[in-house]
Amino acid sequence: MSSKVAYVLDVKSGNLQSLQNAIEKVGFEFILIETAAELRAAIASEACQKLFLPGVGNFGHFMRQINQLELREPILEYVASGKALMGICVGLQALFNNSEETNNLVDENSDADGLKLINRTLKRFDDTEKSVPEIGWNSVIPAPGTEAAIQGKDLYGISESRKYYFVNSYASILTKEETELAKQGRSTEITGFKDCEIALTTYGSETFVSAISKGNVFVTQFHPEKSGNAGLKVIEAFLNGNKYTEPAAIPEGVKVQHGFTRRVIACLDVRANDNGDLVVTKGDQYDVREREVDGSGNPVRNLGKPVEMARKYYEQGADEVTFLNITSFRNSPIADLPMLEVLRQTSKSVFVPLTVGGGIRDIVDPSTGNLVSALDVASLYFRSGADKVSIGSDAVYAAEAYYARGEKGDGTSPLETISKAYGIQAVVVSVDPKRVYVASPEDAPANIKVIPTKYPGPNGEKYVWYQCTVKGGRESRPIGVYELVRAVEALGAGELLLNCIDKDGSNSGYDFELIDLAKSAVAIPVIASSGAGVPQHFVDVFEQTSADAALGAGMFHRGEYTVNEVKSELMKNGIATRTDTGL
Ligand code: 1PR
Repeated sequence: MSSKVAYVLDVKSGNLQSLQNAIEKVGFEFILIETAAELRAAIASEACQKLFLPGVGNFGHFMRQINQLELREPILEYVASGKALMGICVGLQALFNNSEETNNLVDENSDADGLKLINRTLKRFDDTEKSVPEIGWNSVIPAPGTEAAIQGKDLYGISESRKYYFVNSYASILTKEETELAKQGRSTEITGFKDCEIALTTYGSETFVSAISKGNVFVTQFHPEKSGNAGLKVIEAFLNGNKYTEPAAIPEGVKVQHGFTRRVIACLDVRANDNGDLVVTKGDQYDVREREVDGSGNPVRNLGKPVEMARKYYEQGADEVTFLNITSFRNSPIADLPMLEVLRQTSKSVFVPLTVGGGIRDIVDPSTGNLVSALDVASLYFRSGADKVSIGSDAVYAAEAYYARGEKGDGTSPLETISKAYGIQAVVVSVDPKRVYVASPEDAPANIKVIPTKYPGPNGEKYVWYQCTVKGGRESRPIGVYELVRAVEALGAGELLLNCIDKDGSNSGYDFELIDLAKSAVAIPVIASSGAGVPQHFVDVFEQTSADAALGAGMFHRGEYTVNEVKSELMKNGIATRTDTGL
């Protein structure tokens, strides 16, 4: 009997590329199961001993897919067979009775009932005290009194000293009384968890169940396939059937900080150079060409190769890597096969979330003349290994149309179609604003939020508004950042990548006024971008704003600082950060 085989159930809800890469990385063969008949054959087959049930996005859509593919019964039969099952994210949630997520659904493509193996309802995080979705790295701690805790072992390689990557708005949140019971080592008395070993995670003031082991079933709310080295160890432990593993050694000098961390993201602006090769580039205020010397022209600044640089940043401990295909507003990504290849190659060795942006919009395929929808473009990126897509220009048009319709979407914008198909966590909106100074709020266009600024304009103007741009900052639009981010959140954005053209490449630190403005408008996470020049700037942005993540580009690409150095600076200042370097 071959034991080096992992079966994966594809319920056609999201992208399985990352999981495939992770399974192959730990030395197992990946076999996809797509139908009820295939699942039944697997149950009968000796070769199938380990099955994954991965899921992303919306609980109701996931259950609808399971029902439509007639997988509900075979999944329950698989569980009853005693073979090992590992559910991930919505694959954990599917075990529950139901989810608040389906309460208000007017969407006929959703089913409300889970598999009912755990007698509880999933609830939404309280977004009045924290960003929702929870996107980022958090600790997973076995509940006291569970077998793993008693034996002083790790449950399927999950280590208290490491961090795991979460993306969720809903969870099995414990009440205050249940949290108390868990702390007293009485978690089996909590409704639904009688025969379970559970592990807990705290987000804001809420504690939720982030991993459950129940007989042959093991499920995690976090994404092990995106949790760097820490996550690979969990997948490996499951596949090798190692339920209780020796606790991970804590590297010398590393102080374990429990809890949710703010993310450090390395961003690679990628474009073709004048020879047609894809290079990582970086300029200031969005100008990426070198200054002309001796009549040599002004070539695109070439800072390195995208795949190598992404891997380097992963190894340095970057929590995420973002690729922005900065010229794709001109070139179709369909024609841009090298970018897809960059993603394919990167995702084989980089096990943290990968975002790709640039050119996510409805386009005409230059080779066939056929219209390709933004959803198809995004699918192409997801299939090549991206976990999130970032929409720039098109999100500005969608926001403008939203206000023109009286604050309503019509379901057709790329933002809406992609987030409906893949879940809001898969859609980032990248914003490219410029400061516009005004002497008084009345001088700004109507219905635009104007704020007083500590940094007056060239003529002493004491107010500012942030004007959104499209096409890589080349064209300004009549919409402000505050208005834009509210609209894109309503349309289905799960996160904001907040650039600032004035600060880009300046090495002078982030624009806190802009970050505060965006944070005051939305509950979704905000990634601060533009202006990072030294590690202290990351400390400053996390201490002085509630930014959820901070992104750096030039300072890393020019080799001035490593991601590690940023993380050390954060730790020194008592800011929780992920220290697992992914090696
Ligand atoms: O409009 O959907 O095709 O997306 C185009 C994407 O490309 C947008 O996300 C836009 O921000 C980006 N983009 C377009 N032109 C440029 C350019 O630089 N000429 N890059 C560009 C923007 C933004 C950051 C940058 C930070 C940090 N780059 O990612 O790396 O500003 O830099 P720093 O740390 O060195 O200061 P669409």
